[in-house]
Amino acid sequence: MSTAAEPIPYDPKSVESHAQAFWEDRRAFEVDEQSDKPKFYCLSMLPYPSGALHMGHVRNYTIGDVISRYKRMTGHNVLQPMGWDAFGLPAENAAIKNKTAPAKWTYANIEHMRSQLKSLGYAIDWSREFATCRPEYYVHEQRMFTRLLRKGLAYRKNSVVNWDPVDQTVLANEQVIDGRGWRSGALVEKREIPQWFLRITDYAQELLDGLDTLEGWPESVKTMQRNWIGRSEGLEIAFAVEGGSDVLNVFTTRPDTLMGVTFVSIAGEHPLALKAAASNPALAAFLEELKHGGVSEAELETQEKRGMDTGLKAVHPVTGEKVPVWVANFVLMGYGTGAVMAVPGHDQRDFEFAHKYSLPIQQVIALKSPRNEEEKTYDPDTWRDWYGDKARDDLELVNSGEFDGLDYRGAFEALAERFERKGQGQRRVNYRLRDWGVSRQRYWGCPIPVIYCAKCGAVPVPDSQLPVVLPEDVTLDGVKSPIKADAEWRKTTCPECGGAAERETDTFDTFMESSWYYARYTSPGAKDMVDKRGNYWLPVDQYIGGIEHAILHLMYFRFYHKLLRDARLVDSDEPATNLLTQGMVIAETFYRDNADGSKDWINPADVEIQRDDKARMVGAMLKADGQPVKLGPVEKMSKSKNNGVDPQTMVEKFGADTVRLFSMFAAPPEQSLEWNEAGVEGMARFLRRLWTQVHKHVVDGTAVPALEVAALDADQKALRRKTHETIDKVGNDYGKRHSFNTAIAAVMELSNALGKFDDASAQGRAVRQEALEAAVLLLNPITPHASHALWQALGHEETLLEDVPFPQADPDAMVRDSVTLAVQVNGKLRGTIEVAADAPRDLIESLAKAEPNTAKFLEGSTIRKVIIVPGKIINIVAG
Ligand code: ANZ
Ligand code: ZN
Repeated sequence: MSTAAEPIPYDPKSVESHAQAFWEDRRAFEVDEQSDKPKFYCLSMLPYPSGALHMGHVRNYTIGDVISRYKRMTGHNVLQPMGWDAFGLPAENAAIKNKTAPAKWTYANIEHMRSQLKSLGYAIDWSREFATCRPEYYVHEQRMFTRLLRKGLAYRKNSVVNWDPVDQTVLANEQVIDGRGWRSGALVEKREIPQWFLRITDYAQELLDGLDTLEGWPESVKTMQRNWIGRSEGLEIAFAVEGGSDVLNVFTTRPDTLMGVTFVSIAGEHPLALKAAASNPALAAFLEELKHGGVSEAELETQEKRGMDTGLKAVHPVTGEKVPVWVANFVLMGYGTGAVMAVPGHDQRDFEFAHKYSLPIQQVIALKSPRNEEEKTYDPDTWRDWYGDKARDDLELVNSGEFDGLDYRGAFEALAERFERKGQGQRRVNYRLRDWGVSRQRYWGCPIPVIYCAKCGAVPVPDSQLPVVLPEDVTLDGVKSPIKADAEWRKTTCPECGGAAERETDTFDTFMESSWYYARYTSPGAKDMVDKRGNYWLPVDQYIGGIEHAILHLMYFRFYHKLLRDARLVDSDEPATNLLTQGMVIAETFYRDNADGSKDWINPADVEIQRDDKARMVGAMLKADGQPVKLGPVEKMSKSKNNGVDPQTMVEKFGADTVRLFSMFAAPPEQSLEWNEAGVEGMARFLRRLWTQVHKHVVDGTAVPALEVAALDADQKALRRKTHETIDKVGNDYGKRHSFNTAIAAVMELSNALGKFDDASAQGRAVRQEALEAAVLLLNPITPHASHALWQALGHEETLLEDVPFPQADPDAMVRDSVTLAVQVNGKLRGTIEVAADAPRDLIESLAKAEPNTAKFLEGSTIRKVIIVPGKIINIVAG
């Protein structure tokens, strides 16, 4: 307790280093499973060690820390771990640029970023930290992979990569710039090479169904995952090929349009296309041309539709009519059967294609109750959206013979029935989800544990020979992966026949490491990936990260959990029960125009902003030269716009607590947060004021008397009510709503009320003590350093860590024992009265009539009626 006569000024640096040292000494956030409290596993997505923390990290980890600390205070055994997603391409690029090894660069970044995280005071169990680039981490991933390989859940097949013909190397997508290799500038080619895949498609249905159990996940993320899995129900229908025994199977989700089929489209790689090309040089040349096109779905959607007649004819399975078979560039070999029954009347792509190549168009769907003129008639020259509708319930089949009059469902069932009976087709479910290609031709990744033997083929590396260690002491020139270039490293013996063999030199996609890290944190040192401690901590209770991971990472993460479950390593079905996706951190941008028309982006830290008297920005100038700069739009903090605000600088300038406070105050967690220094300064002022309020309160050093509730006067009661209302609100905001900004606003109001509470009496001191304690505890999850210091200043021996629970609101203190009523005469406000909350009606009436101003207006008139709205208004109708 302070005994100085003058309040101690708030010095965040010393307050924060004291608190951090205290936590570190106590190993305050290390946890284990020996606890009688309920567990709570709070996990933030692990960072890539890029060099320095950015504001997005700070926001993410602050949200996680606030939830963790709140949970600790509400009696939970909280695990909050941290690690490093340490493999990846940026390390290779940096290594080439700085002439160092990727490992060295990565480890140095980790050191630096760890100390940055520590300076923010997060309640992390650092004893569980790991970097995913260490063999003691990735050995488990390698073992898991060989297990999956033996179970048939991992397999090898050819797949297309970007090939740089000059550097003789495979490029990652981000290394291809405008179709050319980033280093050589050579035109990139598509090449097929064998790569490893994980059979995530085996889990497609389960991954889809599981979404329905994830009540704590944002709807938007679940929708994105559903679309990505892309389940569609349809029919596979066999079309005989004229003149031979070939059969062409098509997959359709619209069997109701079967009678509108006027041709069949197949992919360029379809076996029948290849067969036809053997005797058709023009077709062969066309197929060759198609190979150079892009392979992504986006490219296929947008590219011009092109095709060529194969000369083959398919036999319509109902009418027996012969329709031409075309190769079309928008048909994917990897989806369905690689063949489509084309219905140009009702499929927009087929419609465009038919127009381009003058193929017939046939309407087979009509609307029973058209909503406008357009919907009444079918015009084969102009595509209208309703042609493609199947969701409308007023559709009926036309020009379809025996099927006329049926709707979509009816036609689907009738045809499924018919084809299944005749053995000409069956119901089928397809998923858009593809198997997960995990091979990368990069160096800085986990080596894929496979050995190639001329006799035995691809052999998994036996457990006893794991890990396959990636050499770290290498030089990179950007041309070839050092392990691909190193014949010594590649050379090995076959585990099966003992003959000479070579190692796989591809490495895993870095999504592999981030798919199971959450489980590893629960079981440091475990012999397997995770041990029985996993079932204590898992599933993660709260997962927090960026929305950009909504599809890939979160899908792989869910998939991996099912792999772990099926390997009997965990019991649960899903890895995380609640997911919070935080919004972006955005900031103003500033620039000057260069002579060549490009822009020179200037960092906000180098700019001085001019504001008008309403604090609106009116201009800005470069601090260095005092000359104006232009204002760009407010955008996500990024290197390209140079509008990143360095967290470190902010922490040094304002202290971690203020940075944390601002991050939580400026926006709800899911929304964008606009960084603005004026706002940060506002938070600093608030903390300083609370600091001063506490220190002024304790400055005389005398003991605080016990609170005597019955003896409080009205003002004391009012402050006490405010205290407990605040406790109640903040508890709800933290615990139920994750609404941290409103929680902070409530504590600010309490501090305002304290500012107006000028009462030096003994009970006044007691009430103020209670209010200050509440403010300090309520803010503790957000400003843990200041709270740590202020709690001690308020005379407490015990620390905020284990001993002090989150405050509980006292319902009695929240009861309002008097209320203010507005008194109206004929609907016009004439005065107010204070009455006891439970005052009887006639007392309220007589007090109202006696209110001096009201009495004046009632003089000489007769009261006809009195209306009382309890707790609010009394209206006297008089005339
Ligand atoms: C006839 C038809 C008529 C179709 C119609 C659509 C509308 P989803 O829902 O994404 O599963 N299709 C099938 N396999 C394809 C492939 N390999 N490449 C390109 N397109 C393919 O889409 C299923 C529909 O996409 C199928 O239904 C098929 O065209 C096409 F008015 O069959 B449909
Ligand atoms: Zn062998």
